[in-house]
Amino acid sequence: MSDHSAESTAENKATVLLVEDNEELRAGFERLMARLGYAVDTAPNGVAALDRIAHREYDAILSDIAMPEMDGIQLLRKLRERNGIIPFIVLTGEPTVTTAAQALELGAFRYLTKPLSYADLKDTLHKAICYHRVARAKASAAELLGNGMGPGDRATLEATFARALGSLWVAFQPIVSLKKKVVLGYEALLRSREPALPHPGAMLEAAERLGQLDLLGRTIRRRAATDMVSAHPSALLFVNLHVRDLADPTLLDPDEPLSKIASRVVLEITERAALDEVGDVRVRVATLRQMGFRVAIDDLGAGYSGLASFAQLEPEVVKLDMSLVRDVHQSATKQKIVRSMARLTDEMDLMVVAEGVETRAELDMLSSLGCDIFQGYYFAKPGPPLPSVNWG
Ligand code: G
Ligand code: MN
Repeated sequence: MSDHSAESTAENKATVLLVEDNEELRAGFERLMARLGYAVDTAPNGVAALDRIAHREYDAILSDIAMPEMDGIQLLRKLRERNGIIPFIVLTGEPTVTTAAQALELGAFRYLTKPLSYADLKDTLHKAICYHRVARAKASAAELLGNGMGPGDRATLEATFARALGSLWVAFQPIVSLKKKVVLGYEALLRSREPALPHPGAMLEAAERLGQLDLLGRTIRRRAATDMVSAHPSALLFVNLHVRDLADPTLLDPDEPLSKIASRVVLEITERAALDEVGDVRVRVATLRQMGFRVAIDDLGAGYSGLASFAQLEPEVVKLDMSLVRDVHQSATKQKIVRSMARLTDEMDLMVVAEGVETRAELDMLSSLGCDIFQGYYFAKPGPPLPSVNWG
């Protein structure tokens, strides 16, 4: 590839839409991008940009924030509702924490500040366009192989997912110590009012198919932290992480609402997924610990990975999967596993939580096997308001 035409071939020039209200800057950037080998269209605000986008397919959008009629954030929001994959680069002369957070939450590719060097412009556009081409290639491969979505399906799923995200709420379920008769904390559980994505598993799957797991994870974490801060001043907050959330930089951002209450947060990482999807798990987890977070292995007993996750995460908390809890009083094998887990975690000084306790019989058996900390419908169903506990 020649230096001047990073993504262009004679018949196939990558096309960039530049959205900028300042005429001088617009002309300047247009010239720079043309020099980089791109075909450039321009628009002076979000409304004009939407009109251009309706008539032509772009490989990337570079947009200012402060503009008359429709600003860059509003434009990004509109596009998010329709097309998930055009890379959107924000370029602002007045960076603020709020617009940066909004832009990233809406899935902006980069948040850049003016003045922008030629090298940074070149590098960012190059990455954005490569990323877009990979995303498009993946979409056509999936279509070809028949296990993906056609463009119609995709648009429908995007719209459904956007509605689910818009109506997302967080339910809280108590985690209790039976001996002490206290609520130690609450697990935050994802819920939405979108009927087409009725349970959290369906929402996570949609997010994964649309490449929007990061966005979903950030939204839940922010909501869970904010709701918990206003509902309870001190209880622990248990938050589920998808393995891939470990790679999301916002998790390490000290300005995030969850980071601000890190010392009362337990991050639950499921046994069900393979940790090796993410590089440097140990380093990332060590950083989270330095910030004050604790780590739980979730769904222990349901996974395949044996002790690998233990060694990598060195958790402070272990949550026994409800498949071990269900009818534990009727299964000698389950009793044996739970007893040895309770003994081991006691030796390692870990907190063990038995999840999904539904009946008195299960509870009595678990207690006799050495468990004291429980979560499940027997004590309380998830709610808001923060549910009160039935102590039996
Ligand atoms: O994978 P994780 O442990 O995060 O899943 C928790 C899920 O289990 C939540 O969706 C919650 O509503 C559900 N749950 C909580 N308590 C019980 C219970 O006692 N029985 C059953 N069947 N489900 C439960
Ligand atoms: Mn959990």
